[in-house]
This record gives sequence, structure tokens and C-alpha cells, in this order.
Amino acid sequence: MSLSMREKWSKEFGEWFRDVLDEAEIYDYRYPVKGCGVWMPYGFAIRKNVLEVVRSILDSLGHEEILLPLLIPEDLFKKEAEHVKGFERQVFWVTKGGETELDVKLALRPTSETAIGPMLKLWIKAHSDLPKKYYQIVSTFRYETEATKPMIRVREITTFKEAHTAHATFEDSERQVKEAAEAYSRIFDEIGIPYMRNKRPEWDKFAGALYTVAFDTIMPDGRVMQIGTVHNLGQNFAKAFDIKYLTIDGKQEYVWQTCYGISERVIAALIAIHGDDRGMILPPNIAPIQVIIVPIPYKGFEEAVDKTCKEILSKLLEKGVRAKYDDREITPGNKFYYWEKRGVPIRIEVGPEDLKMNSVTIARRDTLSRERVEMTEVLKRVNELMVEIMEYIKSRAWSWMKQNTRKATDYNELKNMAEMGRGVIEVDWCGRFKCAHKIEEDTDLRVLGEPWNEDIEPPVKCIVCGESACKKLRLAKTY
Ligand code: 5CA
Ligand code: ZN
Repeated sequence: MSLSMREKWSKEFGEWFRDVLDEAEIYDYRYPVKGCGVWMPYGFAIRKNVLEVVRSILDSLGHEEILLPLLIPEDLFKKEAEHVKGFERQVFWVTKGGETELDVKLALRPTSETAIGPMLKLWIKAHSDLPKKYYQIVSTFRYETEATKPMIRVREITTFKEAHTAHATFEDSERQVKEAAEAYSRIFDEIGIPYMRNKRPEWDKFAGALYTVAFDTIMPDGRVMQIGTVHNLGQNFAKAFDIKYLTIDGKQEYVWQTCYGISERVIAALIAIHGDDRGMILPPNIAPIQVIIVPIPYKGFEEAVDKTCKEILSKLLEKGVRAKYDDREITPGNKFYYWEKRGVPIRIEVGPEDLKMNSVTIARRDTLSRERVEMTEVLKRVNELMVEIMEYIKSRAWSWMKQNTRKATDYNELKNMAEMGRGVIEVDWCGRFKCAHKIEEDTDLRVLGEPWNEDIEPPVKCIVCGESACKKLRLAKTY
């Protein structure tokens, strides 16, 4: 039995990732605009399946899908002071229509709080209209100045799922933050991506928010990637856009808002985290092809093998399994390589030996193990394996994240760990900006924030100043 290897996957992750996007024909980053990539058919199919999970979870919680315009007039965009400050240097502007200079510049949305603002003002009248829970899945544009990376830091974010909600009370907005975090946890659980939830520090929250809770995951190179965020916006945008409702006692009150977003980073994480040196390993619920059938031809048996493969194919398709028969004129070895790279979870081989025993050989992509299965048991075994594979890759991903999350108890240990440069480091912290900032200055770690809604061991003393600590702080090298 061959073992699934993860050498290149972790040691040369950047190259591994580019190779997979390229060779598995997922995403072509050669488009001649910086930070823009092309979803190819196989990548598009993966994206579609991920979005199906996203939509079904949001819909089941009562969100309604909408579609806002891409263009935001400058005066609207500038209404919320903190928001503009945070985003202004990242905005692409449309300044001309044909030859004519526009009177009012139009922003390509970097996110849509300021687009939905004036509409919520029109849509919300009374307390009975609340809460409102909308979302859209669209392209957004950010003139990213840090090095761009395919799918991970792009300038056209093609798969930006942004939710916008409005509530009558602060308490209800707080409940919504929890519901949003629950929704995202479910989405990530469905696709087996491990996460930790960190409340970002004041100086790193979303522009215009009261506070930000981020979902972070550790990538194969040990660096942390933010794969989603939930923000409580308080009444900042409601005041800027004059979004009010009539209370039960006939008073006008500003609404309370939240917003939360994820992007194609989720797909990048899915591809990266489950992979190995041979390429992707797709969760069965996401895999565009769940079972690939490969004939092992042998002189005199070609027709019988072909016939059996076709029978298995139609049986699987009939039962709703996304199966495909690879009858191309290339060697079985090349086919194995080809579909392993593409992460197909299950491979069925049919050769002369199998025919003699009225069985097939089934190979799992995750463990690379192979087994012989009776012809009559194929469908049953395929269904079992899909569950086993999901469980296996999910628990492997979670334990990998836990192995790469470490505690540092004194400042030297922290610095040594920072130099090793993998994963998340947890320390006790007094809660002061000064101390967190010192760590960022002395190391190349960045503050992720404090664990959100988690049971933690009681902190003892601040790793920097030695005074009594009230918080845990998480740090990591980040994307
Ligand atoms: N309006 C809020 C919630 S929708 C918002 O824009 N939040 S955000 O700025 O944090 O973006 C949401 C998520 O999008 C981030 O957590 C991150 O996972 C992803 N994201 C942000 N910028 C990029 C980018 N340039 N490329 C890919 N994904 C990105
Ligand atoms: Zn301190």
C-alpha cells in the first residue's frame, strides 16, 4: 500500500498551489490584469458546489438573496467616515462614460454597505419589518497593494458572498452575530475546513464596525489565512444613511446592523488543506466527479472490461452518484495520475482479474488504499466510502490545525516559536495595545486577536509586561 505524502505540499506550498490550480485546470491566473483570474470548467464546477452549500445554509436560516448594483456613487460611498478612511485607498473609480467626464465618480464596490444603505432606508418602515437578512454573491473590486495571489488575494473578488442584516435592537444584532458565526461554522464543517474564531483587536476591525470576529485557518505552509469575517456594525451606517424604523410606542429609532462575508479564499482553503503531494483531495460532496471508472485493458478482455465499466457507470449515475467513465486511449497509469491530481475521491478499476472474480478494485484518493469489492456491493461500498473519506479528511485537517497551534509561556519561547514560523501561537495578555504591538515589532507575527466564544484556560500574566493578564492573544504569520 502506498502512502499519501505531504512533503512538497507543506515545504513548497506556494508552488504546490500554483501547480494544482494550473494542472488540474481550476483557475488560470495568466489573465493580463493583475489580481484577476479565470475560473476554468473544473474549477467552476467546484465553485458551484461550494456555493450550493453556502446558499442552502444561509437560506435555511431565513436569509434572502438579492443583487445590488456594482457602481456606488462617490457621495454615498463617503457617507460613513470610518468606512471611507478604511477603504479609500483600495477603490477602483469609474470616472468617464465614453468621452465624457462623469459629474459624480462611481466606485466599483469593494463591499456593499454603502450600496444597500439608501435602499434599507426605503425598505424599512416599522419594527414589524425587522429583522431583515439579505445576502448577495457577486464580484467586488479591491485595489490590493500587497502582493496579489491567485484566489487568495485578488483584485476582482469574483465570489464575494456578503450578507447585510438590520435589527430593531442591539441585542438582536448580537444574536445575529452568533447566528452568522454558526452559519459559517456549518459551511466550513460541511467542507471539512478547520477554523478558529478570533475577535480582531480594535486596530484591526472592519472599517465602520463596532467589532469584528474572524474565521482563521492554518494553511499548509503554516501561515494563517482569514477565511471569513462577521462584523457588528452598530448604528454607524444607520446614522450615516438615516435608516430608521417606527417603534411600538411610535418613536423613530435607528436600526442596528451586521454584515458578514466570505470569498473564494474558502475554495482556496478547501483545495489547499485537504491536498497531498499528488494534488487535490476533494470532499465527496464538493467533487464534480465523485467516482472515476478506469478500465484496465488486457488482450482479449477489452470488450468485456468496457461493457462492465459501462454497466457500473449507469448503475452509479442512476443512483445519483457523480460518476464518469474514462475510456480515453491513454495508459491506466496516466489516468490515475490525472484524476488523482484533480482530487476525485474514489477510483474504480476494472481489469481481467476483477472480471474473473466478478468484482472491481476500489481505490481511495485520501489514503491511497485499494480494496477488492464484489460487483453486487459496489454501490453500497461507494456510498460508505464517501462518508469515510469525508470523516477522514476532516479529522486529519482538524488535527493538523491543532498540532500547529502552540502555547508560549515566556517571551523568549515566543520569539523562538516565531522564528520557527509555523502556525498559531497563544499567549497570555494584559489586553493593552502597547504589549500586543511590541510582539508585532519584535517578530514577524501578526495579532489575530482573542478567542471568541471559546472556553479558555484562565490567563495568568502578560507575556510582555508581566502584569496580570485577563486575556488570551493569538498570533501568527498571516497571508
Ligand atoms: N462588508 C464586510 C462583510 S461582507 C467585508 O467586506 N468584510 S471583509 O473585508 O473582511 O471581507 C470578507 C472576506 O473576504 C474576508 O474575511 C476575506 O476572507 C475575503 N477577502 C477580503 N479581501 C479579499 C481579496 N482581496 N481576495 C480574496 N478574498 C478576500
Ligand atoms: Zn502587557
